[in-house]
Amino acid sequence: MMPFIAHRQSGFIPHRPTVHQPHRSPNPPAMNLTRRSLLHRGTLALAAGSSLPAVRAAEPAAAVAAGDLPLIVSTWPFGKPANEAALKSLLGGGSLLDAVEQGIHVTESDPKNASVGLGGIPNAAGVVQLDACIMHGPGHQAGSVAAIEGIVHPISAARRVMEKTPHVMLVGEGARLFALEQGLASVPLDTTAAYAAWRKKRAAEAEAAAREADPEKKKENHDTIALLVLGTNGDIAGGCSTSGWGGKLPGRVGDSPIIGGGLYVDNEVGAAGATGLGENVMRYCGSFLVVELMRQGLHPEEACLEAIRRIAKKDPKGIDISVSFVALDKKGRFGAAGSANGFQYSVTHRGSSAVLTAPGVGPLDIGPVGGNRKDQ
Ligand code: SD4
Repeated sequence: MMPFIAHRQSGFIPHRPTVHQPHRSPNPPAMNLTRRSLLHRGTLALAAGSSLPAVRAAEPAAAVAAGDLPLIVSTWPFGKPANEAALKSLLGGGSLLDAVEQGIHVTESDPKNASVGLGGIPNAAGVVQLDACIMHGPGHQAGSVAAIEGIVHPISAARRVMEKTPHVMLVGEGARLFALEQGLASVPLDTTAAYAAWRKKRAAEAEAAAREADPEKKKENHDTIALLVLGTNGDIAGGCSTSGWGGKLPGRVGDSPIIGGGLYVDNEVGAAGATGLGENVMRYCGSFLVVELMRQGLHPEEACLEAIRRIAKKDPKGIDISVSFVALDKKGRFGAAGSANGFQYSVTHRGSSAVLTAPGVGPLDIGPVGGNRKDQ
């Protein structure tokens, strides 16, 4: 049990974290199919829940057949359990937005993740300020919160902004008070002994997990979750959540809560999400750009690559911009790309869940601390 105190409107109650059951595929995946034969079929059928070796990026033909929908695509290997929670929600009758929310909750609650949720890296003042947004293709609805403090699930706050207010974005203390008013779980902002102890434990757990995975890794080796869902009926939704750039100036807002920056959904075309140095995404309306390139007919992977090339061409830093995108389109095609080589993303659909490695525009490689921390 996570040892922090959750605050609901009515008072302080112990927070019960979601119990994440191991994902059970609704259709047991065929274990002996080769990747080549799967791609030939237009699917990626790797065993859900298994520890999967990363495989090379999907060829631009990567797509799922209509019968394999829903399709969920997200950033980084830690997106895989989030995808699986999203799939479980959909198969249990949840809506697209429920799937986005439930999926991202997994990452926001993960004590090992040092870059999403309240376990994220604090800003320069030692405070964790979180950014999140959500979009619903039907009706082109959007909600967002930025620089919000003390709220356990910023993605839920973003969804409430979309559904319960006439606004798109709330920031700072206004966003926090709104989330509390909506009854969302929170932690107190003061450094009570319990909160301080919880923060210390979370930081130690994250560091230990990173060391276990790779002794060379720093604890700041994780990044934003952007999660995109294509439903069986062709509707699309997406969400994005992050603690942002570690050590950022207090009040700094990144790309992740910016509609068109860290996330964009167009129900007629597809969706895209970003991870990386937000300043290098938001100046170019990065996710919007990827969706617009898909509208022009590019495969999602090509659209991600082309958006990065365009940014790199304009940017004084050239390709050294630490930006990665994931995308899917209305036809069930998906892809991703990074400014550096080695960006990994997660793809899940009926009976299948996998971590893939995206092509990089290169020639840089994502280093041991992840693609998006190298400038910090
Ligand atoms: C930000 N884009 O706040 C986020 C952080 C991130 O990889 O994605 N890091 O700039």
